Amino acid sequence: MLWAKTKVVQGVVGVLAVALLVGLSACQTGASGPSGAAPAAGLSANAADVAKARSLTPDDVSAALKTYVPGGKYDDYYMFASGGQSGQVFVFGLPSMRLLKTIAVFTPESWQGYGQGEEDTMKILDEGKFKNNPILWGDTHHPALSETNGQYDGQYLFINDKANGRIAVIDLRDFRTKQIVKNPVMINNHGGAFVTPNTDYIIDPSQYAVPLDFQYAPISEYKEKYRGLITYWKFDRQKGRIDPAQSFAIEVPPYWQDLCDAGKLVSDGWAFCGSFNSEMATGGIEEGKPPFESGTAQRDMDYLHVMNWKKAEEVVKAGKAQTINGMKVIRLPTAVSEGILYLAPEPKSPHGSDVTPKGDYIVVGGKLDPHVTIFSFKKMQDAIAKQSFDRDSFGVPVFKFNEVMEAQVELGLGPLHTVFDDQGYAYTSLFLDSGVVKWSLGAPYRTEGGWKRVEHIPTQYNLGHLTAVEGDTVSPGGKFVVALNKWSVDRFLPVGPLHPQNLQLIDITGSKMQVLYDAPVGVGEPHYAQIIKAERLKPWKVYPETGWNARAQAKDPNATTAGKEKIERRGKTVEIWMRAMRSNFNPERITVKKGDHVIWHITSIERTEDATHGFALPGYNINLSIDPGETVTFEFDVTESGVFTYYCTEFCSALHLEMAGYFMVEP
Ligand SMILES: [Cu+2]
Repeated sequence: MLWAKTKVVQGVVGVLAVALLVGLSACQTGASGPSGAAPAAGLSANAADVAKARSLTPDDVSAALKTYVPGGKYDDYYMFASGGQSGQVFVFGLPSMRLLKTIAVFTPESWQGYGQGEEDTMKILDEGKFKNNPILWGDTHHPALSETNGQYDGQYLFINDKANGRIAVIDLRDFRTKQIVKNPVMINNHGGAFVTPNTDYIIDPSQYAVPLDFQYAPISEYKEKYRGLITYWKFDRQKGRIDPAQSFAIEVPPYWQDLCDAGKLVSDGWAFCGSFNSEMATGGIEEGKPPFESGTAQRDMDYLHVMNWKKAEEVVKAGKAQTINGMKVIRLPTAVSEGILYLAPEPKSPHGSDVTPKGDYIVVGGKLDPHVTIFSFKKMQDAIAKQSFDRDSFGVPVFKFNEVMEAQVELGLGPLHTVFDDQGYAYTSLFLDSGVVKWSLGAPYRTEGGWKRVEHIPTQYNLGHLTAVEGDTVSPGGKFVVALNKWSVDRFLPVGPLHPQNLQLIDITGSKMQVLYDAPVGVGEPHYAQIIKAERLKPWKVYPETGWNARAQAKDPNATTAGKEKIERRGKTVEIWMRAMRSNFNPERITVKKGDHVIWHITSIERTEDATHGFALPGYNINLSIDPGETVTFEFDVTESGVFTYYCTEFCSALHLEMAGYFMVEP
């Protein structure tokens, strides 16, 4: 029945589109009066008049019809975008491009009460500290959805912090961060996070080479002492956590490693990471030396790192890795002698390395070269079998370019990153030419006309990454591409010198690509995003049990129920088990003494969807969100006497203002 209803709705929309387009053409050719086309099946007679009054072109109208999602109807897709410098993850619905949520990850966040007193979120942020330095922000770049057999499974999301070399784990049952790991050997990363096809590992490559293990070495010892590191974080799906004890890393030359992608299907067990600065430039603009921007661009070729991670796993199990600060590191000579690491020459300071859906090719975006270069995984395997290599100055085998290259396609200026559709086409972002280029893959994807540029569509402006529906999986979904533009210049109402970012939704279903919608993002610079079919996710709407601990995803030992609320004093420690329910906290009066230590648990016994409560204790920097069914804990030293008022910060009921209490501190 639902299906039949959906078909009818689609039919009406189709007729509406035609009616509007007919009406508009009439308007534009100077026809007067209300639109000539009769309204179909309940269609408002003035729809074309609205379009005319708002000066909408036929393309505008069709774009509106393709993106409009009526209130109460759901989007078809989720898009998970990195939140850039905000250190968070943004969740959009597609095709409406509505922002549905910000997931707090590396930065304290007030709405969700993340890292503002609540014990578990404080612990998660604390896991991410560097030595003894707390780090309360992140530069999030590349989100990665967990996969099963190379397809998104909707269970987990991983996100990197480029600045501090960290990876976070988000559970998509409740859209909350559960873990942050800090790389114990490397200070930064960029190309993370990328998952292997069954999420055995999350790949996390460093970007700027430094001495490993946070050691010091003068820049004059760059070649001897500085290194890159590609870390494989082991994911324990049962526990929903990265397991550092089962993780390992591969030491690589001090080229600046960039984006990676995991092999899949025929190339499962392998991973590919681009690089730039194979020149090993060390900067020095202040001494009159070439700056990095030119020093890293001297050679025509850099190196695609080709790694056999299944072999690396065996080598670690055989005890051939060296443990550095708790991380098992396969040293560079071992990686070479064991056949784990190879290099392929790639033009020229490239950015993305993207594996095609069948796992047979690796597409490298040239950045300073106008081509994408397509490498054949089979040809790489043939070269390994024949031992047909050159060597770099570290002794790493280097494939001969012409022996492993399958094709090059000239696309335009600044090709960066490539995603795929379900029709055998690839889409590459052009930073300098500000656009998306559609091009055709060769066999076995398309039997004729392969490896050809098909179409270019301009974007506004300076496109970095782009993403397509499930466009980096074994079965891309087609339909939409989203361009993540770095500039927005003249696209929106001015809001001061710091402009929003501009995410543009592009329809790829027709013979011509069409930009459908501009979505300004004014919270940070989304760097990359992934789009997943909504039906793959099964998020909870209310926690499964009252007294739920969100970090443990289990019943909290300090959960309380109505009638069991209590306050206990043990010497100078006061412990409170509080209950929240519309529209009161119980207890409502708590008296302690200056110098006490307070441990405070609050359980929301709400079972109603969306009946969230907040909790604010002014003066003590305590701010919480308590979802229906959740138990939260915070503790603090009572340093100031006086009378403090705590209250619920979510407008939860008509008597929301009455949901408050007194925290009395005797001098
Ligand atoms: Cu990037």
